[in-house]
Amino acid sequence: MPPPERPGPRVAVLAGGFGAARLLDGLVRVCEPHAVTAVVNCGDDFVLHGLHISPDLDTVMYCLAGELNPETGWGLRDESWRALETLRQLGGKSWFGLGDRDLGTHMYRTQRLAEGATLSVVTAELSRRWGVEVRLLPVSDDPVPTRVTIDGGTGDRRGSDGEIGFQEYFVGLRHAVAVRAVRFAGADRARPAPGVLDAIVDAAAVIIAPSNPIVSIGPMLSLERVRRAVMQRREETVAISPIVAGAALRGPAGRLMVELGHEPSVVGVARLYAPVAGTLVIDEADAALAPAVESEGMRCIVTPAIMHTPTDAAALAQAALSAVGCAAPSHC
Ligand code: FO1
Repeated sequence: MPPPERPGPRVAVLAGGFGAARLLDGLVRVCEPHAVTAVVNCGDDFVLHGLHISPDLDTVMYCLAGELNPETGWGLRDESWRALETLRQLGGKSWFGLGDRDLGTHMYRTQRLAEGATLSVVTAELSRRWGVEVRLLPVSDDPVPTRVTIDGGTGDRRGSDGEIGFQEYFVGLRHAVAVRAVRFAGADRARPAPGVLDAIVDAAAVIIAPSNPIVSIGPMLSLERVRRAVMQRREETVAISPIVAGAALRGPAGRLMVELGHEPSVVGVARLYAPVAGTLVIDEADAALAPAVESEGMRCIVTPAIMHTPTDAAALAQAALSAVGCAAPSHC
């Protein structure tokens, strides 16, 4: 179905994986989906078995299609694992869980990229086929792989530069090793994908999803032109803290913040986001820290920020929109 003529106020969301996917699932309950653009992290992308895998794009796409695996929070629901089982029996690399259904997406993407299509074109094709109405844009069509420097002890995994790829850290080592540094290779050369800068500049509201600020949002803001576009919209930009009561809701964000010298709290999140976002949404559990967040130069909104249900996610999305003057879509 073609998008409506007047899709309503435009909203841009900087998105990582699971937390962003849930937020977007809530946002489309309070906003016209065609008016939403999700700019998605590609620092997690990697090639395995010759297949180009884009975990965050797929997590967001599957969630908006109603197909996300509810047990894992990644991959497809009603999944089977026969290919992976065969690979394991053959002694192949089976540390990364590619389900049989999910493999079809990676095969399609890999084939289209080999034919010369860009990642943003392939993403649009896949989204259309999964019936996703939100516009999904990879932050860049150029690679920006996240590289992680870890402590010694797993020397066989590290390259000559002492680094490993993000998925080797996150899945291969179950993010259970100390991280010394993170960098986004190629960020100085990578160009924002077509539509990314316009989506940010034209949006009535820019939402930074409750994703890992270092390894999900960080790769996107490491593109100078993306960072500058968001800074230009600082007053309309609202970040949602992924840290609640001093810990990440999911994944290694809290631990990574400590290891890289940041305070693992909403105040630490505010210090990271203050240059780009005017407002930070924090959970009620952190209400006492609201003045400290404001001391960092951000307005602070306290609201339930844990998304147990799609209704919670819709309320959080509405609170984020309201925080930047979009009390209801018609007001944006
Ligand atoms: N995460 C895991 O913890 N283990 C896996 O085996 C795994 C496989 C996987 C396959 C496809 C995909 O799109 C995502 C997958 N993820 C897996 C999630 C992914 O590694 C991370 O959640 C993101 O990269 C962090 O946002």
